[in-house]
Amino acid sequence: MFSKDFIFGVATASYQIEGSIDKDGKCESIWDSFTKVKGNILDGSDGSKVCDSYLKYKDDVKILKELGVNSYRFSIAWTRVINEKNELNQKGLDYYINLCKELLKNNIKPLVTLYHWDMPKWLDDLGGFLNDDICDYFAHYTDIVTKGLLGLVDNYITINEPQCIMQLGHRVCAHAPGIKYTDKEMLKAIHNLLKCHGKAVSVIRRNVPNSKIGFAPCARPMCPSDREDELLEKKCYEKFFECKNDYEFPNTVSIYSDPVFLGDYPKSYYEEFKDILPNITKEDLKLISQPLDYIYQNFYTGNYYSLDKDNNLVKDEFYFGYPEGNIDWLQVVPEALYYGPKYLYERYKKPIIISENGFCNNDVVSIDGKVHDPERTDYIRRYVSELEMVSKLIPIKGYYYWSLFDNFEWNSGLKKRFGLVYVDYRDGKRIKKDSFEEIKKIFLK
Ligand code: GBH
Repeated sequence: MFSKDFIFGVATASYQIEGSIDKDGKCESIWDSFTKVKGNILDGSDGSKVCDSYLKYKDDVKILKELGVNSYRFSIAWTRVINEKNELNQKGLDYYINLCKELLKNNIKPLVTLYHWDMPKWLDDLGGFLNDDICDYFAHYTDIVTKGLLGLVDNYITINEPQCIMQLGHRVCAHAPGIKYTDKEMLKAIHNLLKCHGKAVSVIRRNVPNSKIGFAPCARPMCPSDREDELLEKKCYEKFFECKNDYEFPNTVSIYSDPVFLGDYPKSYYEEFKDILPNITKEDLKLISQPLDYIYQNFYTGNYYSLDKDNNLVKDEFYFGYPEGNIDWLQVVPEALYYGPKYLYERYKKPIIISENGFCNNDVVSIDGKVHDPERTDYIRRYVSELEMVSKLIPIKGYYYWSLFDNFEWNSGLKKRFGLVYVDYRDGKRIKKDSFEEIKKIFLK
């Protein structure tokens, strides 16, 4: 199996689990305001209660302990830690200090995501990622967090899924803030987001000795239908890293990860967007590309491809023999956890940690009071076996399942369940699903 020091964890994010959205001086985030608009969330729900993790963090840690994970990935709500005057809110920070202490007492290593989509509303009102000062605000917030958690946390992810921030938040407008950018604005916002990442890296390195830092994009890898065909795999690899491919700009990998790991945008970016480029300086690129410790990457799904008679890539059907994910974009493509990491390692040459992988199921509490979710277990087994295979070729350091709990699934609301633990939103009751026990058999044998 995986090496002895393999990281086995689960992941969550602040807005999706915490609730208590106006306690202890927390200010409004873009998700607090976005969820208030009728029609934005499929079932009209919001994050005001969800799993109540702000109040129940000790119970959360008990469950983690029982699960046997050695790491827990969670995110910090910027709006708890920083008030509207851009100053520290100690009460909000205390929540994370207490959570980390509880984790460490139980031998669980915290992995902190600094930005998992819940920007302070007041900052978004100042222009969000189009505001050239955004990276200084982010650096200030990072400074306060890293000093506050000093001695407790040394593992950080700066930003979760920049693709979704841009595509879902600023193009499709299915996510907060739901403000549509032009292509030109988009390129500028992406550049500012990457500078936020870079400034945060400098701050973490300065404040936290022995810190381990990464950046967590998402991707939907192109997987060859025929695993023996080398030309096909090469073409899949190339397509995966195009800055505009089947997955529509700005939802691709290389426009974010090339500057971060290779020090510059891909060539195709400069050609494609030559008339609308933002101002990119050498210092910016240096800031953005400071060395990282890991490639974190979220993988849930992918696509199959083959070659036609002229050797052009064509997209194939999905395989319909697998269980179907209960959310439109989640087709089961286990090979994503083989080819995704393989492509990333070939290009960026750093150890890889899967920061999210998970399955959305139509879970129900059965008459026996339990939640039977064999589809989720099946998903995890298939994906992890691909990951094991590729770990013979390249360094794979860890895997985080998304998610510990059923939680607020953004614009899809509360009906989409990814958890190993079922949450009854009426009374807050938590029920361990069958997959909770099954995942232990996979990782803790
Ligand atoms: C992650 O994003 C998030 O980090 C997490 O907060 C969320 O709850 C979890 O996954 C489950 O959704 O190009 O066809 O895939 C979600 C992954 C990737 C879903 C981009 C939507 C866009 C359409 N997202 N995807 S597609």
